[in-house]
Formats: sequence, C-alpha cells, structure tokens
Amino acid sequence: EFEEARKWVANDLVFDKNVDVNLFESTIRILGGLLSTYHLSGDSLFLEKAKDIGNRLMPAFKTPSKIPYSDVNIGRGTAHPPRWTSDSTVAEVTSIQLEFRELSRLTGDEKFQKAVDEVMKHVHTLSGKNDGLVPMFINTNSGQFTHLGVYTLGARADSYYEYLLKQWIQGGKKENELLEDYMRAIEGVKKHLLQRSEPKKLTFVGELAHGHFSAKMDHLVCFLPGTLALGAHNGLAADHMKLAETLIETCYQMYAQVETGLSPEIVHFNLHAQKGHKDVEIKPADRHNLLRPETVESLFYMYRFTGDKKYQDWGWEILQNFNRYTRVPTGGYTSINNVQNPSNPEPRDKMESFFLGETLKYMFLLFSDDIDLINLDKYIFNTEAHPLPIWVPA
Ligand code: DMJ
Repeated sequence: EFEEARKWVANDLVFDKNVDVNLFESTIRILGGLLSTYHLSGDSLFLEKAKDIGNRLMPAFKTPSKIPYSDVNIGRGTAHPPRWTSDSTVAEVTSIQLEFRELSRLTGDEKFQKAVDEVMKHVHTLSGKNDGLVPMFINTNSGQFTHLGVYTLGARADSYYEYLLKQWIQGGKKENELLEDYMRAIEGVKKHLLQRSEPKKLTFVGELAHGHFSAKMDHLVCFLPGTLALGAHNGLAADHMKLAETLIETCYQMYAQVETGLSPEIVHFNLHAQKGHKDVEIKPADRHNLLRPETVESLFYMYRFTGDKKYQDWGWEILQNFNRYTRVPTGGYTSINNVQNPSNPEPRDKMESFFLGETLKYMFLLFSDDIDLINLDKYIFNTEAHPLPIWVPA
C-alpha cells in the first residue's frame, strides 16, 4: 500500500496548479504529511515534494504586517484574505510553525522558519489578550487582534495553545517566550473558562464573550487534556496533569451521555441541576459528528502517560460506536447529521481526511502498548497527527 501511495505522490501529486488553497490546512495536512513521511521512510521524494509545496505557500506571508493571508494560489504565487475581510484566523496563523521550522532545518533555507517565527514573536507582544487568552482574529494589514473580548479554546483559537507547547518541545525547550505564553494561557483558562456542570460536576472549558461566561464547549476543545498531559510529561506543573484527568473524563461524557455514544460538534453544559436532565445538552444545529479526533487523541496521550487501561476501554467504546453508526457497508466511514438518533443518524456521504490522518491513527496508537511506536520523547505530533522529530530528543 505504501508503494502504491508513493507512486501516486511521484507521478500525480503536482502542485503547479492554478488553484487557491488554505495556507493552514495545506500546511498541517500536505506539508506536515510529506515531512512526516520523509522522516518515517527516509525517502527523499517526500522532502522534494515538501520543499515544492513549502515554497508555493510562502507568498501568503507577503502582507503589510507579515501576518499571513488565509489563501494562496499555489500556481500563480499570489495570496489574499477571504473575500469579506482582511482578517486571518489566530489559530491558523499560529499553527503552521512546527512544519515550516522543520522544513528550514531539513533544507538549510532559513526563510521558512523566519517567516513563521516572526508571527509568533509578533503575537507574543500584542495587546488584547486576557490573561494569556487570545481573540479569534488578527488583521493582516495592522497586525492587531480584531473582534476583541471573545475567548474560546475551540474553533479559531484551539491550536494556538497546542503549538505554543509543541514548538517549545520541538526546539529543545529553549524558547522561553513560547513557554511563558503557554503557561500564562493555561492560568487564563483556569481563571476564566473552567466551570463545573450538574448533576455530575464535570469540569468543562466554556467561553467568555465580553465578560459573559457561556457554558458552550466545542468538541475541538478536547485536544486540551492531551496537550496538558504532554506538558506535564515534559516537566511542567503537575496540576496540569490533574486538570487533564478531569477534562478527559468530561470529553468521554460528551460521548457517553448521547444516544449513539458519539459526541456532537458542540455541547452546552447544565450549570444548574434540573430533574431528568443530564450534564450535556445539545442544540439541533450542533448535533452532527464529523468523525473528529480530539477526544481519541487525548485518550492516547493519557494512556501513554498513565498506563490506566480505562482510557483504552473508553477509546474502544468510541470505536464500536463509530463502527455502529458511521461505517459505510461499501467501504469507509461518513460524517452523520444526528448523534441523537440511533435509528437514523443521517449519513452525509462525506469522510474528512482527518478521520484517517488523525482519528484512526490515534486509535491505533491508543490500542498499542509499544511506547516506541512513535516515542513521545523523540517525536512531536503536528495538529493533523503527523509526527515530526524533536530536534534535541530527551
Ligand atoms: C484537524 O484538521 C486539526 O486537528 C485541527 O487542528 C482542528 N480540526 C481538525 C480536526 O478536528
């Protein structure tokens, strides 16, 4: 299968195309995937392809502020923001660093690293943060945060926090500003976003909008227990591990309390006990499941670091439910519209590439007891689950 895929990359993966692509998605999926495959196989074809796509993505950084645009035409070498705004998403511009930094290290061409390091240095100094928590948008002209006052660990901010820690680990734990920003942000989460639900008193991460707390949590936030555990494993505060343990329980309950045993895209937690109500409430617009990886990803980290088999059991339950409700008899899996209807979850006929890239890969790693199957002291996973080497392994 690998040889078949290699042949496809060699003959059919051509980037000289007049097409707009999203900088972030192409970096984490294509560039990250190629770099990782290069390391795991040692085959220089993948590095050549990584160089090619890396160079073609670089025009995105030609902006007045050097905060990259969201979209690049990889054939024409032009870049632009979305049609309706000159803003970029904070998580997008701050979650391309692991890949571009590694590309510089491998090629000896520092321009890739310089471009992404500059973004991090700039964001480090920006005002508009709230105890280390960042807004969701940043303007490519002014370089300032926009839509101030809204803070989430979910969509549009999530992997900013993940990549602070992971870049610090990738670079050999020397880049203090990254660590400072990460530690401050986790304090910000504790101070502003943590609450407990009723009746089970589950600790969850809500959102803050102009001083008002909302008990809304995206499934995307479930990357956080894994990231906290990775930080604790790398010598950061032991209470991060405690928080990881409570949060992964919450993420598991986002599956277990639902009719199909699969989490919806977004949940709202009950802050007050009401007869007959569970902790988790689901709004009709949020009841789809896109086969997302975050909970399984965190289960993998928790199992690796604690050896507690309950994490494998929870992952196994989730896999059974993916098989029951999302598996397509003729092959593959699909997103579904309704996690609350076991008799008709309404298949969508769409399987995101992160289901193979992340969800199934983390399942595979979760069920293995071989700690050398991607040793976490030697590799760091990018946000699309592609392992990249730590520059100075522990
Ligand atoms: C993936 O592309 C990445 O994990 C990203 O950081 C968040 N969204 C999807 C998976 O849910």
